[in-house]
Amino acid sequence: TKRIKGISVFRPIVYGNSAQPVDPDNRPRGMPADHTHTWTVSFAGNDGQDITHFIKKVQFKLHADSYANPVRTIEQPPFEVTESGWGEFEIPIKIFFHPESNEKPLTMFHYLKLHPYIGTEAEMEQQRVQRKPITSYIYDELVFNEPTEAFYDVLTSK
Ligand code: SLL
Repeated sequence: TKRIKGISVFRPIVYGNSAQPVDPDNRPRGMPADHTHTWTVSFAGNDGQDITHFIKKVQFKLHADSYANPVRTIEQPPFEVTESGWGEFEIPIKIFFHPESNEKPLTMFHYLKLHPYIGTEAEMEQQRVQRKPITSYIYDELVFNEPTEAFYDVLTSK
C-alpha cells in the first residue's frame, strides 16, 4: 500500500439519467397507474471507456419512501438502474474501488430529471406534448492523488 508521491491520475466519467414519458395509449404492462415515466440512471466511463478494472461496484440509492429495495448495487457494467415513477428526486451514487486502491468509496449526487428544463416555456410545452425523451448527464473526472503503487498499475493498465 505504498503511495506514489506527487502523482495524480484522472479518469473521465459520465453520470446522469434519461427519461421517457409514458404514452397513455400504450402503457407498459404491469406499470402502476400513477407512474408517468420510465427512466435510467447510469454511471460510466466517458466515451464508452471501460472502468471495470478500477471500479468494483456502484450503488444507486433511490427514494426510500417510494421504492422497494432502494439501495441498488450493480457489480458489473452497465452500471445503471432502470425504473418507472412519477417524481424527481436526488440519487446518491456511491462508487466502490478495488481493495488494492486503499481508496474510500466516493459518493456523487444526481438529481433525477423527468421533465423538460431547457428552453423557453413554449419550447418546453412542445417537448411535453410530443413526449420527448429527457436527458441530464454530467461529465466529471475522478482524481486519484498519490495512488498506491498497485492501484496506479491498475489505473494505467488501459
Ligand atoms: C416529490 N420529493 O414529491 C419528491 C419525491 C419521489 C418519486 C419524488 C416512486 C414511484 C413508486 C416515485 O416516482 N417517487 O411509487 O414506485 O416530487
